[in-house]
Amino acid sequence: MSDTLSFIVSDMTCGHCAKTITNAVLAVYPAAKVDIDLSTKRVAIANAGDRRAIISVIEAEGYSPV
Ligand SMILES: [Cu+2]
Repeated sequence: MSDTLSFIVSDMTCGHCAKTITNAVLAVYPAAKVDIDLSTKRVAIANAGDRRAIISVIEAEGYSPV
């Protein structure tokens, strides 16, 4: 469970988006480590679920991770 998964979320545009995504992931995976780089729109998540499940969590907030 320590693999880091990387996503590009091109519609994540500001700190509010980053916080929304972080909180959504932490709500489902409290032990996750979420690293966000707004300038590259990169979201790195460690210690959480599989890629597909995390994408679903982020999509549920209205964002489009790839
Ligand atoms: Cu925003």
